[in-house]
Amino acid sequence: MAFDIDMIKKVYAQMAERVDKAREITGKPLTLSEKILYSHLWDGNPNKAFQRGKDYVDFAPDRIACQDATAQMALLQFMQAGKKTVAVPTTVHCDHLIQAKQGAALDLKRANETSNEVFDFLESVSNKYGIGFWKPGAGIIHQVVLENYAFPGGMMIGTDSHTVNAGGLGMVAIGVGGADAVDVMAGMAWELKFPKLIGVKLTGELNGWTASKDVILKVAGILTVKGGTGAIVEYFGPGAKNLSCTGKGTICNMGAEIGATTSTFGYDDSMERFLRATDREDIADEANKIRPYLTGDDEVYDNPEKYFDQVIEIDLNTLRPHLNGPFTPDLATPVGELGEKAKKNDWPIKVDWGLIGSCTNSSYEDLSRAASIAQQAVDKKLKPKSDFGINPGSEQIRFTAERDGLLNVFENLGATIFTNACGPCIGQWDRSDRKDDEKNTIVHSFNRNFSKRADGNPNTHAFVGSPEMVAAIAISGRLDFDPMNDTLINEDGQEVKLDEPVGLELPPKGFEVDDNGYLAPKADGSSVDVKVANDSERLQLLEPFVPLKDSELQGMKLLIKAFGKCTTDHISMAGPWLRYRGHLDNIANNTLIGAINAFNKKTNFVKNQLTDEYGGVPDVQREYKKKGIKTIVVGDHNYGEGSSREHAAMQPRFLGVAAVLVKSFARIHETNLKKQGMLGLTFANEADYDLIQEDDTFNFVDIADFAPNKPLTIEIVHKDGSKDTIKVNHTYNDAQIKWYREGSALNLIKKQNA
Ligand code: MIC
Ligand code: SF4
Repeated sequence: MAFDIDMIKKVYAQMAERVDKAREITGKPLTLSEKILYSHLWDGNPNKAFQRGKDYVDFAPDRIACQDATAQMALLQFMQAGKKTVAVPTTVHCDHLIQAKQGAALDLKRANETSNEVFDFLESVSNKYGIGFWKPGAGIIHQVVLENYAFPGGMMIGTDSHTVNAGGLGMVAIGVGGADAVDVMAGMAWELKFPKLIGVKLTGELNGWTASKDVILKVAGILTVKGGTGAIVEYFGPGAKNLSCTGKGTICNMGAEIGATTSTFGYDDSMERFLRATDREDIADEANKIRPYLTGDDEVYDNPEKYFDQVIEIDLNTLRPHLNGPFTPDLATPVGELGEKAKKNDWPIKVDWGLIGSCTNSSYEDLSRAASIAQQAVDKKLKPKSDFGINPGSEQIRFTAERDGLLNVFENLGATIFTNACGPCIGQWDRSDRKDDEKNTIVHSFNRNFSKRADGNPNTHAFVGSPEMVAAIAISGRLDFDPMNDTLINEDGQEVKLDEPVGLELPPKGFEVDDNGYLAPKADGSSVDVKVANDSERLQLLEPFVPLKDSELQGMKLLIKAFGKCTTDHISMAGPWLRYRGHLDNIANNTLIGAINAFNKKTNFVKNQLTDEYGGVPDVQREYKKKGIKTIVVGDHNYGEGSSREHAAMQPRFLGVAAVLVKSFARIHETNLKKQGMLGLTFANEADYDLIQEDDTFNFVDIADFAPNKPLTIEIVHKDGSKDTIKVNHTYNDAQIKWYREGSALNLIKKQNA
């Protein structure tokens, strides 16, 4: 039975009326995305047609999910909001803090020892405020959500960019910063700019070596890491119906890598099968009653060009398997062509590791398809040339896969089965063949492959592929291996070829699990004590941010002009730093240490204008802070790409950075800056980026008139006394300007609750 069938019934009871009303008001047939958005308006029934890409709209999400690495900061903020319980069903999942090293049993034990303070904190806050708690080892947030909470036509937000995974079950599920989640937990509306719509029409059927993953690898190649910004990607067409539900999840999951607000699919038989297989017959029955409301209107799918802002068509019959990378998930190469490209670019051909897992690709189907390749290695006497690591997506998947002998297949190949958790995907990996800075190649079924992400080594070339392709490449040990055409030499010296993968959409004997790792909260948690030790190095209660004064925005110094890609991993690295996610002062010591200084192309080496000496970014910034001097960070395109972690905004804010001025932002990061009471600005004229010099001083001459739709003016004073005056744009509306004026959105909530 579903966790919250009553809530879902309530959503469905209103859906028809609201969707019909939206159709009437907009005067056109509706996409699924619009149906879900218009049926989740904060004000109830739709009474106005929204302009896509323009209007800010208040929504009422049905549910919230948080993972351990972001939940700490989100809940520390929620604790300040003065509420008794969360206003909307919420869960916390412990998955990011478990390091992969020796295998599940030992790794989980170690994580429970080293991070018990954090897990205890999360468990007690959850218990106190009515939040469902999934223990370490229960699984990766997005798989657990797909298996337990996602439902067709629903809307959820989550403090992780891959919350979008739930689009595989027909939701509009959106990744947000913790402060956004706090709004909704505190019973307020959630604001989003009404998204644009990209339609992806799928025809044909996957065959041979091609997997769902290849659909999104291809789409990423077409749209690039910022092509989906501000848009919902809606998949439809006969090809969509031919994909499994978890395969749809994979596609939606990696929509985060193209910057899309979210991705979704209309309700269909594959989703119904998945709901029934995961013990949610009740949801399937309810969804069937309003089936047409849970997918786009026929007219839309018949004439997509008329109703979407952009349409892409992909023929699954001819789609080829891809490997994307290195260092960016949108560098798409069809498998047969990778050898040549690698040679040209000097990417190491030898593959050291094949990793299967992450929220993107750790379903039962994924494991079964990869296992069908692994089994062939055993049968055909092929000794894998790379090491293998597997992270199952949830305890339910792991238990079932073990029962059905799938994990055993991998173990026969010498694979290590890691915990049901993120592991290497987020740098929680104590790599047995540590490489320091040595150049090397790995392949994985994850979604992100930014520099240093998996193992901290900037020279690890990581390529993203489907689980079955990862298995094949790992067996061959070569990046240029093309299992469709190439053969391998086995231990008897014979030439053998791998057959195409086969898999099982769902376990034929059903899912099974002993302890799924869920802890329900107390009905009344008011007596629960939440403890944060004063001397903790992992947790620190928050102090409200002080509003920035207009006078402080004069005479500001440049902290860093970042060159090229600057993702949230560059701004607030994960891996070893995940340890400090609940302690703002400590984690601030990693602020922007991965960003490349445009003036010397070095990381963590910037000029301190007070001494003319160079130092690490956090150290130099702390010097400015001591003197009460505010600073500005300058950046390139798609600044803040990647994670939802609000630390990337809170840390600079805490250290005294007042403004971030870039060519363009990734959506979640821009909102995170606004929420924390900072200025997130874009160059009106991109070329002005080139005007910024290392010794510059900045005066925000008209900040007193900060208002919606009105660019701001910055006077840049160079070292020789010459000046440039530039215009910068912003997207703050009235409410968001209030956040800025109050010091943060949270300060405003507190004031309203007082
Ligand atoms: C990631 O994949 O980068 C993460 C770790 O899951 C993040 C969240 C975080 O930084 O904690 C995300 O994608 O939002
Ligand atoms: Fe975890 Fe990786 Fe998924 Fe992020 S992308 S939630 S780190 S598995």
